[in-house]
Amino acid sequence: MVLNRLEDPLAATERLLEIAEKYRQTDAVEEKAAAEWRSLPIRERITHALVKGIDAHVTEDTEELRAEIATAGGRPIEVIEGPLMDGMNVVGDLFGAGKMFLPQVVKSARVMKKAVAYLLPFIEAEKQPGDAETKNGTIVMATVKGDVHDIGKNIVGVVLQCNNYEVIDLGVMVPAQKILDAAAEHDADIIGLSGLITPSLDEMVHFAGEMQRTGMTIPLMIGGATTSRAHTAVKVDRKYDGPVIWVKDASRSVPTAAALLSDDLRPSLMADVKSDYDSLRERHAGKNDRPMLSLEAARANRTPIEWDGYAPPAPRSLGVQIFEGYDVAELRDYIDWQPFFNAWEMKGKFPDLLNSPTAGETARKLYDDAQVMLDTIIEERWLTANGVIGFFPAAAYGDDTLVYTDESRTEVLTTLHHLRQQGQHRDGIPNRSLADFVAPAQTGVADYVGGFAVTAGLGSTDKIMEFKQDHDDYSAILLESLADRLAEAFAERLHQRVRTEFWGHEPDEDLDNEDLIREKYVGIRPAPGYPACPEHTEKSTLWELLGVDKIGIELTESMAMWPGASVSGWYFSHPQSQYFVVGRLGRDQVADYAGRKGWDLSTAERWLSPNLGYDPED
Ligand code: B12
Repeated sequence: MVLNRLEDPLAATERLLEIAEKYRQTDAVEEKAAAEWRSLPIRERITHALVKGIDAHVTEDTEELRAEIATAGGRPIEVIEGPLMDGMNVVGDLFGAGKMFLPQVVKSARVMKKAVAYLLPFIEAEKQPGDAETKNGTIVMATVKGDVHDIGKNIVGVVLQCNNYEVIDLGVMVPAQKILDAAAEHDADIIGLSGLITPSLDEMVHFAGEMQRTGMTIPLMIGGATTSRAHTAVKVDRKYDGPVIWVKDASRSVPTAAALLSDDLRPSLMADVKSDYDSLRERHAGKNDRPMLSLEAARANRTPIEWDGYAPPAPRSLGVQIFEGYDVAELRDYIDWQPFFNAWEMKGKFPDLLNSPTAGETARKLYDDAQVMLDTIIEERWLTANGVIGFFPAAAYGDDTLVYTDESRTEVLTTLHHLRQQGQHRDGIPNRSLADFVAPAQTGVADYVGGFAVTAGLGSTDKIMEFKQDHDDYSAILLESLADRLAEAFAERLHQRVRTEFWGHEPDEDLDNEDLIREKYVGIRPAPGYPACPEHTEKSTLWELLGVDKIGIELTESMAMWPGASVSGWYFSHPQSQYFVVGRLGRDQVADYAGRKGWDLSTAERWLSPNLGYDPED
């Protein structure tokens, strides 16, 4: 009972049986309904299939209606303009009203796309000059240069297509010029940018500047996990005179695009956005007024760890260990399903979500589809999971960690650079740095540090491409979201094995998946980019130290990992090590960090820009 979140395991079993029973009943009801809808008139059948997201009969039904319309002297486009658009309008309205959930919308899109793909050759064959365009607008979308984030952009793309926008998706790692060229070539009405990691924020600012420089006026939509209303207001919007707007999620993308392209709605939308962004800019200007400690004072308030008498646990073996083709079946049991449902915009707590009166049915179907796909991923080896870990003798030196070549601790192999919290804390709350968790060199205590990198995304690109070519975005997004989950599960499982076997600092640990998700273990695995170590270039040190390239994970110029479903980070074993947020940094620390990294100040300010507690231009 891996998913048990209840105190009483029997209660959990009963709950799952209850859910299974509901499933059976739903199946029976559905089968009856299925038989009934197949006997509806053809137009209603198509609309029904679309609203319900059933793609089993889409080609035969589309052909039946096309032939019927042709016999009556009509045109193939009428299949789209009639029952397909009727269905899509229902889907769009229900989704907009929060009565339909994202997985259902993506399934409906699959029906639409398959029908349109079938009809396209007929439409092309009889196209007449002056045929009016029926689409709502053309949107060029891309994940910016250096970033590999895909899933959020793909979801937004599908939802927009469902609402009759033409989406030109340029994929990931797209340079600014390519986006500008595509916008010109397709006469785009809107450009949409996506990004997952903080270095992409600068690229978005750069892109907005390029739109201004080339005299564009069309709206720019900004989205992705790392973006925010505040950053869009303070940084991106200032670079471009045309409309710039941050979009929270897929559900907001449609009303936003619609308003941006409507002469009636745009003025009031942009007036609202302007006043919102103005007040965000004002608040941002005051953000740096909050008190901060000097670096010196922050260092004096480091995590109090008593090293005297502490014997750091020694890893069972030092150096690097590679795991190629790790057993995906084993990783499956370590999946944290909550972020999976978050990615599909299914709100609610897992596993209760499966039983929700409103979202339960959709959630169960999605979960079931995920299980079936996981079976196939494992059976047909769709994905290859590779990982690497390594342990090294180490000592803290100021806010750095020195990594030694061997136990003699005479030669420094490399240096890890950490940042320290500078916020003014309540009495007794330290100003933490990851450096605090490793024994300082001057204590003479022989300590260690570890590193890891894992991927579960090898092989996903081809399979996702296959699904997309088959107009099946549902399966493509499902596979992407499962690869991401497996990457996290791999990081979780390896860390567990590190604690119990490879480093072995917790040989007797006995935690279930729930405890692991709640981070009840001793030791941490902070990932460069996460709040305790927000500076991404430290990944290149990790790459050199572990030879990560050899297992097939590459770093882009923005320090994103390719394949996207990858995680990397450090291992710290000290029982007092914990996750924390570095937060805002003072000019003194940024200058100090630049010195330690061998950078000039502006390079440091660029890589640390989301954490700067001051304006470099002041
Ligand atoms: C799941 C997750 C992952 C997954 C993969 C995510 C993926 N493929 O997208 C895995 C486990 C692989 C992962 C890895 C990493 N992650 Co991560 N991850 C997350 C998490 C928890 C959720 C992101 C997500 O997938 N959301 C679901 C998708 C569907 O939502 P979305 O991308 O936001 O997209 C929606 C909207 O943003 C919007 N949208 C998106 N694009 C666009 C475009 C347009 C035009 C529009 C209109 C709208 C729009 O609509 C979408 C659908 O609703 C976030 C934290 C968070 N809560 O956001 C951190 C987060 C994004 N990760 C982060 C980091 C640092 C990393 C790593 C660098 C860590 C590491 N060292 O290993 C790596 C980088 C991976 C790589 N390949 O380089 C940071 C990024 C910030 C930063 N400091 O750079 C975050 C914010 C966590 C944090 N608080 O620090 N991560």
